[in-house]
Amino acid sequence: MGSIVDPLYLGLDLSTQQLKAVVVDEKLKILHQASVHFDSDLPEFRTHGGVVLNKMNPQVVTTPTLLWVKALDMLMDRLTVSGVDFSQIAAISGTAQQHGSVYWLRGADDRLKDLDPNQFLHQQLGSCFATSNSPVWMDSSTSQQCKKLEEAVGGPEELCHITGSKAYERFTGAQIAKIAEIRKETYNNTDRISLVSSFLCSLFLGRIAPIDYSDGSGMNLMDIRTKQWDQSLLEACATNLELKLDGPVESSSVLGTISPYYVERWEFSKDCKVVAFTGDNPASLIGMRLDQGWLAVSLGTSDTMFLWLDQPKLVPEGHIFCNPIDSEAYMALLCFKNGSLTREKIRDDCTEGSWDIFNQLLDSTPRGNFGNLGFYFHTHEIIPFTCGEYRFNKANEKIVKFTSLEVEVRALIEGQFIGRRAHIEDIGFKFDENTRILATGGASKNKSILQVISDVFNAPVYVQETADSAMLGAAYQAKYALHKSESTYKEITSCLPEPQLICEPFTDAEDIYGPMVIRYRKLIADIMK
Ligand code: ADP
Ligand code: XUL
Repeated sequence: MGSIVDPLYLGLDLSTQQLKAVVVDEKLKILHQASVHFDSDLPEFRTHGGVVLNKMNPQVVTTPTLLWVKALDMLMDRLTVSGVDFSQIAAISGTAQQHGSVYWLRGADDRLKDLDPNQFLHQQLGSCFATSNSPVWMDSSTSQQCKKLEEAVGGPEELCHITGSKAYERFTGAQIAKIAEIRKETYNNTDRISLVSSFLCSLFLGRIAPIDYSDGSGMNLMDIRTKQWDQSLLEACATNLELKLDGPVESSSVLGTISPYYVERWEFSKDCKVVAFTGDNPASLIGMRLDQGWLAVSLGTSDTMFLWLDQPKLVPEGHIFCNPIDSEAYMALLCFKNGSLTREKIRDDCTEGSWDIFNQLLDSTPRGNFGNLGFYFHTHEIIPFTCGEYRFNKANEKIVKFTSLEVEVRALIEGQFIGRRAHIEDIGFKFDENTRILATGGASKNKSILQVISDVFNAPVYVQETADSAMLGAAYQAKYALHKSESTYKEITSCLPEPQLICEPFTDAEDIYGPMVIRYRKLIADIMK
């Protein structure tokens, strides 16, 4: 095998609905991209939006673990077809949906070390998992376990102080506690537990990879200041948990060289390094090169908002994660479950599936929507913790239907972002004349939606060249991890173009939306009663 003369970097993103990959060169220019869409490319797993809802209890949401493995087999084939020269890949990093967990059986680590290059991964890893389905971030079935975790440290505020978040149903600690409690044998048969990110990393590393600080902050188990597991939380969660987790590592750690499986099967260089994988929101922060003063709005399956913080702060209705680039710094995050899939549902109801018609309807209605306002929580929302559809007319009377499709479409988009603004203000974010919004994720291609965001937040909205900031963040992290002793992250990414301005708010925006944020708070408080 020749040596690496023209270094390339591979970034992967295992998101809710798909597995994507990008290859960039030394200047971070995109050379190749490939993706595998779970519902359409792997129909045998019968997922919808990448997940399986439990028929008896729709709060239980999982994805078959082997689907992710098979998706990687397909992705490698697609990258080969697109002409990637794997022998020149100097480093790999990756990212994945946060909070989900994978349960490895005893012996799985040995299997990973000894993979047969003549076979697909899914043919060899089928018997490695203690649960065939992995709980994912959309699961909200663990309220009981959440209570226990909070009680173990003296209440929600204390848990929030230690781990950066009060207990959340989707966070991995409560998910593990539920399995340990109701499926004791499964838990006892589990040798190691990975997050989705460290699971994907393990497939490249050829052994079970450690969890990184940033994604580890989404478990309600790690002390975000010391970056160690909190012993009382581990104990409250399940017995012998520390042995199953291994210690967390810095997000930009080089973990080792690539597994011989890839050297023999795909002709990777044996010198190719594997860098820790992290969560999709932290990776987006890397890919967006988010600086102070920017607010990131990610419009993927979930909608998230996040920002860089130098110091952790107490945000009871949000999350503080360790920063994936600077291990002294932090990031604040809010997550809304009813993002793109909710927009897709209303698009399908109102337009038979066309974003163009959806946008025409949205653009044909005035800012403020004649006083109509709607909230659509088709799956159980995280903030506010509720579900259902709510439509109000300008007299704040609850109504069943709006008078037209265009009012419905605007009610959805305005309602979503008025809520996002109220909740980010609640965690102390102040919008002022310096605020700039950087949008990313699948729906950030939609200028009509971005215009509503710009008006509701009364701030300009920018985008970057490509909307896949998490996947790109992983590729940039791969390069940064190799060079961090001689260059800063800013220096490494200085060759990238600046974000582009897409929309600015109309002058009447604040007069319209300021009062609507107040109205939102009142209506939601009534709904929550
Ligand atoms: P994830 O990384 O969570 O899988 P993406 O960031 O790739 O998600 O975003 C996927 C979503 O983007 C889809 O569910 C789709 O609804 C949304 N999307 C794609 N194109 C548009 C568009 N033109 N307008 C609005 N939403 C869009
Ligand atoms: C963040 C969250 C989601 C997932 C899926 O807390 O739950 O954004 O990471 O993207």
